[in-house]
Amino acid sequence: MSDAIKYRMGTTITEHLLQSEDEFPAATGQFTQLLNELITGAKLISREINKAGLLADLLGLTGEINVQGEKVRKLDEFADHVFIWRMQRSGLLCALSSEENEGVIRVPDNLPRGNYVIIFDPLDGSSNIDANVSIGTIFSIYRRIEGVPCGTVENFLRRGSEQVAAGYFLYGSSTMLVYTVGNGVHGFTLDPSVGEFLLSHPHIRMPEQGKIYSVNEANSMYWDERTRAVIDYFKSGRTHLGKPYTSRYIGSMVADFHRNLMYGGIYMYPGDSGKPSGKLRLLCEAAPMAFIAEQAGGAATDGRRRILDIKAGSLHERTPLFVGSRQDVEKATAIMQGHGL
Ligand code: AHM
Ligand code: MG
Repeated sequence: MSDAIKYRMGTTITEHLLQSEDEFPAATGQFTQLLNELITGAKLISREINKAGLLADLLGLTGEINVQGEKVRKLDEFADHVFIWRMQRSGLLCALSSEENEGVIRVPDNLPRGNYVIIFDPLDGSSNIDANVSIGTIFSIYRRIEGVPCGTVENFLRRGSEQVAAGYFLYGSSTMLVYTVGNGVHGFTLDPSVGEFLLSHPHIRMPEQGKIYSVNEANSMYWDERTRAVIDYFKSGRTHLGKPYTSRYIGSMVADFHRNLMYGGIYMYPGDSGKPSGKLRLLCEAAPMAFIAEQAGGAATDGRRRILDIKAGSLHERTPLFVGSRQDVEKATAIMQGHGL
């Protein structure tokens, strides 16, 4: 059978995971089930997002302010509720943590518990929702620590290198799932006519060096000299291209990251004088993206340390982030350390 026909017959995520169970013991039946629960949640969210332009009551703010001090949008709240509801009932989780909620989210006592913990950002880039711009869901999965009670924060305060899986759903011109269980990065596209995510991008590799830099340059007046030097480098004739990179910034990390994963490039959210640790959360944003980047041949640092080596001190800890093509991240990190120009 030709590859073209095989592709049109489709490989679902379950089939793909079952195939990798032989090569990769972490991909157990329980784990496959967990990913399928996430997929159902993402399909429901994708459905709502697709309808959002038609049903005005799905857009706009709820009037609430979340734990991050940000205004909660109706779709943010919907996405958060869908994942919490599904995850709590999966029987696969010991506890959960969401960007939208301050503390650990417990699995109620009357429901079965499992051996994993999950941290997720239900709708990343949600300030873009009302303008029909791509947004995403990010997830990061760890095995629970044996002997540590489920409701305690210790199960979550880990190094990113301990993740057993990470991924994102991108609600864009099509809905995609990109995930890793530590044996490469694979992309699936939701085929709406079949209602399944089908393997569309096996073994994604990120170019070693890119052509794109992504950063909110409006913050440049708050940056220190080194941060400015990093961005100046990508805008100079000193790059491997002999000319400046191109600038692309959506303000939706999943979409910015995904584009750079496909084409090569670097996404940056550095610290600045107003936000010394930047904006992004270590556990639900930086660590999962770092795991995916590394598994695709890329890299991620906070300008000094490898993101996956940083042990979180609190659930909503923030970190500066430089993530993307390996040589671009190495260059940015060297400049942040005062070398490399
Ligand atoms: P969110 O999780 O509240 O949506 O915040 C994270 C988002 C990222 O998706 C995006 O890259 C960044 O915030 C944009 O921030 P800014 O508007 O400061 O550039
Ligand atoms: Mg976010």
